[in-house]
Amino acid sequence: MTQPHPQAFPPRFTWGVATSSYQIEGAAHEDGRSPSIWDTFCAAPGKVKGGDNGDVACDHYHRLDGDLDLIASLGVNAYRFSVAWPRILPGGRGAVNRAGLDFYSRLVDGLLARGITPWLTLYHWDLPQVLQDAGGWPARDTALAFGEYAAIVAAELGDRVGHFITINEPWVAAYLGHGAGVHAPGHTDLAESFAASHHLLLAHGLGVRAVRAAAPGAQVGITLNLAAAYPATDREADHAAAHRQDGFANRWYLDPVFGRGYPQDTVKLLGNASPQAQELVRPGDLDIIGTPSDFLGVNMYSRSVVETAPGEGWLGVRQLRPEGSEYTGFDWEVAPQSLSDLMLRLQRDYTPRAIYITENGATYPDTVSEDGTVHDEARTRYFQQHLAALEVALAGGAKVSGYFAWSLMDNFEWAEGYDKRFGIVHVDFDTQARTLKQSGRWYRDFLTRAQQGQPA
Ligand code: GBH
Repeated sequence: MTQPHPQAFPPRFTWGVATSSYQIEGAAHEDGRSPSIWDTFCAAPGKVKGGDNGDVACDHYHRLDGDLDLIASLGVNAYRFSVAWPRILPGGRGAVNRAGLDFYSRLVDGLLARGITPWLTLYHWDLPQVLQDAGGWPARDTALAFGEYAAIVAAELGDRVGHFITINEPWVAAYLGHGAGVHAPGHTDLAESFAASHHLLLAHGLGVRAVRAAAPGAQVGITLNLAAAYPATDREADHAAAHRQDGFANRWYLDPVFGRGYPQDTVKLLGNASPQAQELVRPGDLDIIGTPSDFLGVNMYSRSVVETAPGEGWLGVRQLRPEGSEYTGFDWEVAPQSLSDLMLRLQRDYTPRAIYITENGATYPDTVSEDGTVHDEARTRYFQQHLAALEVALAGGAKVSGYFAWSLMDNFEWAEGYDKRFGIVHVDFDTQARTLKQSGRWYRDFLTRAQQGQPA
């Protein structure tokens, strides 16, 4: 069994756990929060498994102090959370809702009091419904509204928050939300999904600039979901398919964020659906999107293995499910080596100032045993394998500066509702009891060893 070595990680490495607002907060209709696109999506029949929604979730909004103690008990030195835009600006733009800001202000103070560095994500998918009604991400104005929102949050919290993530996973928000229709707002239009992707990227660039202006000392970056793409066979056609997949899932976001504009091979494949063809890319946009940032955040769960499939969609690619691999409860392949490959490739091709793994984790059907313990050996092994792979990447020269486990606790898993658990802490959604899982114990012990002898 591959075990990571705690001493292999540099001193001052960032060790954290991550969550997002809609997935844990609950209190969806309190203290002036307006509905987000996820409230609407959950209310539409047949969209979310079991008809679940985030009205209560982990009730984190009402359990802040206990949850802060829980985070501290893990021995992490960082906590990644997201701010709910509709709590701060119930109208999407304009008047600020003090009560919403106060909640995050208390959260930040509570983290700092416990010696934990706050990592604030500005957008983790809960767009105010009023902005959806005005066109949502396919409309350019939404990016401008995001810039205003980013400026407000940075001005209010930037005195205490030193790390900002603009957008979480633009591929998911754009494609799963507007192309595949499995996430809010549930649309299925390829051209629209690429309009959304352009405006999400534009929002990122405007966000970087807004944060820099309001909180000059802060570090700011974007979080992308990336999955290394491999050809199913050594045939040249499969290699080409893997390159196309990489263009769609990875380079489409990496290239513009690193100031290179959109990858031309993908633009060509997209034809009329590309933002260029739709005339959405205005002069100056690519400069804004390419504003240098301080770090690249990467959410990594799996890899993709593809073969060529001419005529199958615009991409001409078929995803395979390699035999003999292990799979998580989501049927995502456990592919730790792809994490090393991905980190080394990012270092080689993009030379980011720093890389942070802002999410990594797995879902399995956990059960609480009679004695109240949760034996999630598979999840523990997943973390061990991925941290060992990260160690290999570090040894190979990838500048990875931190790692956040997804997730602090079981929570609202989007279209899967509460059925899929990702926590290192178990949540009983009837009683809201939190129980540290075996994986959480392992992570805590590992971090203790990794941080031994370091100043708190
Ligand atoms: C993250 O997204 C989210 O940021 C987080 O909120 C969420 O709870 C967590 O993951 C767990 O789901 O469909 O087999 O091709 C993950 C984004 C995008 C990961 C698509 C896997 C493809 C797998 N994901 N992806 S597959």
